[in-house]
Amino acid sequence: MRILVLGGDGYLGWPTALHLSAKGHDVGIADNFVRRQYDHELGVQSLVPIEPLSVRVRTWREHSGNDLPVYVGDLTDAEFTYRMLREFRPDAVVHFAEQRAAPYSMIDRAHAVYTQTNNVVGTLNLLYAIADTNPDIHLVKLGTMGEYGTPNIDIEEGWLDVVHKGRSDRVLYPKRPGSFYHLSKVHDSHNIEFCCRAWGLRATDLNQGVVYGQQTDQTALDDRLATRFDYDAVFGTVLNRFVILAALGRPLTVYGDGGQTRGLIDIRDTVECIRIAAENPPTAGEFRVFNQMTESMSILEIAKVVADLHPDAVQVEHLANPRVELESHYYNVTHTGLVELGLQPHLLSETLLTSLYAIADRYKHRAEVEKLRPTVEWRRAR
Ligand code: NAD
Ligand code: USQ
Repeated sequence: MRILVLGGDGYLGWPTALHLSAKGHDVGIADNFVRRQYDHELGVQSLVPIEPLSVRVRTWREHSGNDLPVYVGDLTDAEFTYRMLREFRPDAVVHFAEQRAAPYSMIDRAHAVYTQTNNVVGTLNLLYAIADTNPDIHLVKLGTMGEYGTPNIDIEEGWLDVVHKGRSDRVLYPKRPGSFYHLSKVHDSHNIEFCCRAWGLRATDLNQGVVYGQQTDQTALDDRLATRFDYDAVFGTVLNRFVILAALGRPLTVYGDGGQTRGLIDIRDTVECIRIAAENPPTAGEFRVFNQMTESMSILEIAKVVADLHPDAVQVEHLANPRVELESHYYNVTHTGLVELGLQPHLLSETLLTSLYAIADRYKHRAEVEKLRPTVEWRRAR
């Protein structure tokens, strides 16, 4: 298949592009490098050094003989988005290209507006470009488990069968997300579902849990193929942060009591889920949703697993929770769709954590310790 990976210079987009290329697909990459720009803005860098995209692409060609054509541009620029689809002529578009950090979206008004404009307008341009160039293109869109929030009923895969006053219907699962970032994903999901219904587009919305890990089979081939590994309190995700904090001998920063439970997924499963989704497209007009996570754990449980395995027995530190979120709640998620299509999950294990410790130990000298403390507050002074 011809598969275009939007956001292909990012944490997940880059290893996904390599995985799809290694599996024999013709892969193109698009990115506007804004993720590298946020690093400059926040005064941080990926713990693991990353090469410019041109070096990454050249290195992959040396290893695999495969080309990865690159489109540099911004999805909010409709002309760029149309031109890219016309030139590359994809069968599937994998869309990772959004601002993805909840704390970044909560910094202030400007960051909230930027996040929602970037994400919602980029996706809307893409939907129009697909409809106007080739409506058969399968859109594989990265959503997030956080779209659902933490409802007091089981979380289904995107849709809910409801009986109300004697009548029944199948409705989009109700959403109650916890940041302007997560809200942008809800807005995207509604726009995509509408385009499937109104224009007959085909789309898979992947509601992905928190990703952990840094290496896939392809990125491990060469240091120049490494993907980024964020540790700061804005872009670092919880399990990755805990591993890095442990390697630095610092206490693991559990926000509040740590009872908040999240769906998790290994980066090796992320790239495989994308392959499975792309190779098994939905029918025209179908808005298909998968919950892309493999296990769920509370934040305190994650901290305990990470701390127990570290030789220096790192402490857990409870910080006042900067976010507005339930710290004690029901959490039971259906996530069978991808497994039924063949996903064989890697669950969090001692082996994985040991290899992640090795990566964190190798590069911990690059961490700026003051960037580890959370600074973005969800609440507003009143
Ligand atoms: P990332 O920030 O590392 O990568 C996103 C890439 O998209 C970056 O390279 C960025 O430069 C690019 N981009 C952003 N806006 C763009 C635009 N308007 N035009 C062109 N390029 C643009 O993020 P990631 O961690 O790789 O996440 C990728 C996707 O997966 C995101 O949509 C995110 O919401 C979703 N997701 C991530 C996680 C996670 O734990 N990392 C979990 C669930 C869902
Ligand atoms: N948390 C801590 N301590 C920390 C960091 C986080 O207790 O040092 C807690 C947070 O309070 C939260 C949970 O861990 O309850 C997850 O936080 P996170 O920063 O790891 O993840 P989140 O903000 O939800 O966002 C990340 C990605 C985002 C993706 C989402 C998947 O950045 O792109 O959409 O995970 S999900 O959480 O399923 O929505």
